[in-house]
Amino acid sequence: MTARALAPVAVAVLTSTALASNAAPSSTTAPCAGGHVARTASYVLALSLGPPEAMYTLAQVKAERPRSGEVMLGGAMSPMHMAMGRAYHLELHVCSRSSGAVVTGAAPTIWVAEAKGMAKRLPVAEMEGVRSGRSDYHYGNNVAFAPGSRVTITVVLRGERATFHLVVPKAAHTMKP
Ligand SMILES: [Cu+2]
Repeated sequence: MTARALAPVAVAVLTSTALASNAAPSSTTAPCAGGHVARTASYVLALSLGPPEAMYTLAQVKAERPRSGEVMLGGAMSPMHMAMGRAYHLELHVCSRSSGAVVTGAAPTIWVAEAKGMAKRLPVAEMEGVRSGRSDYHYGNNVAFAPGSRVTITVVLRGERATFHLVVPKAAHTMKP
């Protein structure tokens, strides 16, 4: 999934640990400009919550040649279930602040907390759209959320932390072409 395909889905607010902004204009195609953007000392983090994605292994992509969905490059891909909900795809794009380059193999930890719940650690996979290439490389997973609920997502990457406050979208998203 490209950054362009992810419309802004929720309101990002300022936190003490990261500067967050609303989604960048849809005209941008930079890997870390879409969705909710936060900056740490070394990284630009762009978090999006979109429709669930079909996930494939590299072998499946070669054999089946899917036209959409994502290929798993590493990490853990197990669905995460919160209390109630609908499936979403949480993706975190990571770029270097200094160079703008996509950061691969970074193994961020991602914690997800619903309003009344404890934070749970999200199993994190590394993936990219089957036809998107390296610019779409991101971290995340499919995860179930209650539509309309408020969630706090905390990302820790090499000791740097960013916190995102989102409202889970209620409506179906625009699917990518
Ligand atoms: Cu993904």
